[in-house]
Amino acid sequence: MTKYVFPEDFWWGSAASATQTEGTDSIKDKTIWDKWFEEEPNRFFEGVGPNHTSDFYHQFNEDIKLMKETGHNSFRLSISWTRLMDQDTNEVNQEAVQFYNHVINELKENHIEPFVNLYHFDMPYKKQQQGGFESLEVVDYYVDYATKCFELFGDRVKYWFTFNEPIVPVEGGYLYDFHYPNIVDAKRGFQVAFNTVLANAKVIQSYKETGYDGKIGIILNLTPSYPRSENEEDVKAAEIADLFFNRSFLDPVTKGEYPKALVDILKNHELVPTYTEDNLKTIKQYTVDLLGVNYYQPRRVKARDTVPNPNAPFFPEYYFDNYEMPGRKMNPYRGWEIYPKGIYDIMINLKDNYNNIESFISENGMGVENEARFIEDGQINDTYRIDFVKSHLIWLNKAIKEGANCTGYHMWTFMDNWSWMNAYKNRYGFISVDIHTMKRTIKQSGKWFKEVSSSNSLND
Ligand code: BGP
Repeated sequence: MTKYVFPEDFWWGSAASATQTEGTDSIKDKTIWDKWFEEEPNRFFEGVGPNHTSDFYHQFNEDIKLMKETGHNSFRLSISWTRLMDQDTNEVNQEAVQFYNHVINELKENHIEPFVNLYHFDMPYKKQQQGGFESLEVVDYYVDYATKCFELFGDRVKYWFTFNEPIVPVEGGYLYDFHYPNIVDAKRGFQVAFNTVLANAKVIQSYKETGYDGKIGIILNLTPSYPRSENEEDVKAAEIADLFFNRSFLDPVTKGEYPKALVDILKNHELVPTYTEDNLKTIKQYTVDLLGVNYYQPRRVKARDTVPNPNAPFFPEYYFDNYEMPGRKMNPYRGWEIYPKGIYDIMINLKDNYNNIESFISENGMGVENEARFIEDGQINDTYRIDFVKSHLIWLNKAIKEGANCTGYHMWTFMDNWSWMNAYKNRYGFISVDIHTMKRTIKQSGKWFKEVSSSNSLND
């Protein structure tokens, strides 16, 4: 048996988001999710929409007790822009301020550090009608909202994040059709991506200029990109996938500039977004203090089998094919590969190529369908989840021992929650919830996590 010890003051906890947990009570305006659910309820798993959550809005006191019971010393929540601000007048909603004050204070009283994310896929519908992040005016509204959050909560919140997985709304909303506004147009997608990077920098600028005592970062979903073979063509394909899906955000938010190879590709396809020299200066100057890394699965890539059609609409897959590596271990429910070493490779890449920037694992976890099958003595015996988290933590521990500057691990997620189009299909929590009675029950993994966090170590 080997014992894996983590650094002192390591952050242990989990992450969640407003739209997925709070419920829509007392929110006047819609998000794009409410709107999309109204328009196309059948695209959501079992027709369950964002009004059907685990009700954190009313039950946060009880939930924070459960965080304690499952060994949290930190927790990531997000603030809902539509809850906090009237989308017509930009006035702050005092009820929302009170709610977030209560949550933040309750967390602090329980010695759970709040990590606060400002945007988790939840564009207000009225802002989407004005163009969403295609519009620089909406970027400025977003900066105003973020600045308001700093003024209201910055005395107590010391860890801020500008975005969760900013590439996902670009992929889903402008390329692959799994997020509103369901547009398939790479040119518009790259404009949204660029404007999101600019919004990140402008929000950091606002935070830094006021001189708050805290750190500000971003949360990226990094998918290490592995070639099928060491053949030049396969390696090149993997490098290009890495440019599109990782470095398109990772480089500008940490180094203040885009990889030249990515810019060259965009130029070749006439996909370079509109920008000004001033925008580039802002991006260069205001980079993140720390990085949250969401890691679920790697990307396996091979050189294309066929010649791409230059006249077809552009997708990054112009340059590679996804590769289903024989023998890879899969999570059969979510259809994602399980590859714990990926977490190590990400951390070593950050150490070697990104100035060993402070980072933490901000999401990692295993979605499983129909977990009621695994109930024993009234509790879900999710040994598969314990194995999943443990194997990732062991690789993370190795990266830390080799010098990676990783300061914590948050699992996705605290309690089973509503997950966008997948609604309640895949359950991820340390805690299960009966979405009819709202009864919460700690799973085996929640108890195990408490042991890990209280000993700051684990055994294999
Ligand atoms: C991440 C998101 C989360 C959550 C999770 C699970 O990418 O940040 O919000 O939804 O994925 O997603 P799913 O339920 O689709 O498996």
